[in-house]
Amino acid sequence: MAESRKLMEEAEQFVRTCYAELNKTPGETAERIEEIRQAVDATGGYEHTPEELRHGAKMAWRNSNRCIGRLFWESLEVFDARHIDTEADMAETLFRYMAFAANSGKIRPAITIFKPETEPGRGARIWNHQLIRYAGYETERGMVGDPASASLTRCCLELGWKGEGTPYDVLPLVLSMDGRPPRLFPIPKELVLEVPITHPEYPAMAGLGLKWYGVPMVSDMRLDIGGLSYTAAPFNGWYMGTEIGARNLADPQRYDMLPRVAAVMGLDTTRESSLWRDKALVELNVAVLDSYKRQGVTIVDHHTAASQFRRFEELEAKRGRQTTGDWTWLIPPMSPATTHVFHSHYENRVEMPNFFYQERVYE
Ligand code: HEM
Ligand code: NRG
Repeated sequence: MAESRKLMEEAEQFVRTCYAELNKTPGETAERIEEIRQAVDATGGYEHTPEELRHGAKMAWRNSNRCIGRLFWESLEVFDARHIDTEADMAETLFRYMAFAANSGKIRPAITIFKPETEPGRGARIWNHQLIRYAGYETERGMVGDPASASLTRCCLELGWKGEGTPYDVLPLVLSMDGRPPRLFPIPKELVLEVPITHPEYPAMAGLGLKWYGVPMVSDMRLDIGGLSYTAAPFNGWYMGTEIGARNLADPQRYDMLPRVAAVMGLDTTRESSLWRDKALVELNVAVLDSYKRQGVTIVDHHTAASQFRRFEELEAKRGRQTTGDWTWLIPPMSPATTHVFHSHYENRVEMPNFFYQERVYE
C-alpha cells in the first residue's frame, strides 16, 4: 500500500505540472487525478493517455541535466509502442523507428516507448546500450572494435551470434520481454547509416579507414513519468561532433586514434610539449564534422551546440523555469572554456519526468 501511495503522489505531481503546461483547466486536472486515483486503488497501477506520454517524454528530455541539446525538446517525436508484447514485434517496431530517426541523414529527434515495467525484472528491455553500436572483441592480439562493447559482445557470442570480426561490426539487437530469455535480431544493413571519416586537407586521413554511425540512439535508460517506469524507451537526437572525434575515436580506452592521426599529419610525437595530441584532436574533429556535413548527415559542432543551449536557458527563464544541469557533462570535451557553459553554474537537481540508468540485464 505504501507503494500505491508513492505512485499516486508521483502521478499527481506529474499530472499537475503536465496539465498546467498544456493549458488544461483546473477542472480537467482534478478529474484526471481522480480517475488515476480510482485506477490505482482498483489495480495498483494506471496508464498514461497518449497526450501525457507525449508531453511527459518531452519533459524528460528537457530535464536531462547532462544534455546540451535540449533547445529542441518540444520537437521530440514520440512513438507509442505500449501495445507491443513480443520480442519480434519489438524488433520490427525498432526497425521502423530507426528508419524514421535516420531519415536519409536529415535526423529527426524521436523516442519509442514500450510498455512500462509492472513487476521488477519483468518489463521490456533492450540490452544494447545504443541501438546501433560496434562490437568489441577480445582477441589474443588485443581488442578489435569498440572496447566499450566488450561485455555485450561476449554476451551476443554466447547467445550464438557470429560477427565478421572487423573493428566496425554492428551488434544485433538483444531484446527481452516479460522476463523471458533474450532474442537476437541482426539489424538490416540498409538501416545502418554510416559515415566514412575523411579530412578536407589531409587526404591521407581517409587511409585510416575510420567511420562512425550516423544516429546515436540510447536504448538502455529508464524513462520515469509520473511514477511509471518505462524500461525500454530508446531515444535519439543527432551527434555533437566531439562525442565521436574527441571521445569515441580518441579516448585511449576506446578507438585510441590520436597517435595514428598524428602520424598521418606528420607531427612530432617524441615530446608532449609539441602538443601533438591537441593538434591531432582538432583535426580529427574537423574531419568528423566535415564528413558528416558532406554526406548530409545532421551533426552539430560544440560551439553551435553551446549557443543553442544558451538559447534554451533563456527560453526556460522566460517560462519561469531555472535550467538545471550537470556541468561536468555539459562542458564539451574540447576547448570547453571557449563556450559559455564552462563559465556558468548549473544546479544539478533532478526534476521529473527524467531518464535514469538502470541495472544491466547481462554481465
Ligand atoms: C547526453 C547532445 C538529443 C537525452 C547528451 C550528451 C550530448 C548530447 C553531447 C553528452 C553525451 C556524453 O558525453 O556521452 C545531444 C544533441 C541532441 C540530443 C546534440 C540533438 C537533438 C537528446 C534527446 C534526448 C536526450 C532527443 C532524449 C529524449 C540525453 C540524456 C543524456 C544526454 C538522457 C545523458 C546520457 C547519459 O547519462 O549517459 N546529449 N542530445 N538528448 N542526452 Fe542529449
Ligand atoms: N556519447 C554517446 C552518445 C550519448 C548521447 N548523445 C546524443 N544523444 N547526442 C556516443 O555514442 O558518443 N542524442 O540523443 O542525440
